[in-house]
Amino acid sequence: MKSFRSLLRAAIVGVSLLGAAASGSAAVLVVTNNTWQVTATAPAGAGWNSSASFDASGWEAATELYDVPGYPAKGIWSSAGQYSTTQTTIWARKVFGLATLPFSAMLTNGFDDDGDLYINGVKVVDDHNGFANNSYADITPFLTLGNNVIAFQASDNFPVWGFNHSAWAYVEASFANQVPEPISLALIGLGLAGIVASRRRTGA
Ligand SMILES: [Ca+2]
Ligand SMILES: [Ca+2]
Repeated sequence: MKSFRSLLRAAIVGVSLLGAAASGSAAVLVVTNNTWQVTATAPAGAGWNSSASFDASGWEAATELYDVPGYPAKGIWSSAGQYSTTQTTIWARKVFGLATLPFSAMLTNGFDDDGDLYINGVKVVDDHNGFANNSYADITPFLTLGNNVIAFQASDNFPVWGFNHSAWAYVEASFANQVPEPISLALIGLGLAGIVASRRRTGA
């Protein structure tokens, strides 16, 4: 029975992968986590929010700090972590590559409290309302083949509660012409063969 279960599991995995590839074709393109670079010192010179070759050697790796309840990304700046009690402004950036352009790329982000977010130097979030909130933007037109830069400056500017802040970003993209990966089809075939074989054995 163990082998039947494992084959059935393989079949389920295969079907799941097929479903994800065929229906969703949506993928997480970029999300705040510890692959980002952060600094609490104002960047010197241009390019921090637009250039993949910007010299960010003085920046730190973001500490992956905590789950933001109810949201799909990690907060890379939180009341409990990096620069939390020493700074009221941080800068963050990440370079990511694209081999093909998505037909849709949607950004969701949150700042506590305010900030500007850029895609390849284009400001797509301009949040200066003075309190914590989320923002949404269609960033599809601003992406390019090859290297892209997502970057933001975030500030905690509502000091009534002391140092309390967070910043996170999440981009989901959809690509055209996605087809099931060969491995998915192989798993489905393996799973179905296993089910048939098992039924033959058990007479079910
Ligand atoms: Ca705000
Ligand atoms: Ca705040």
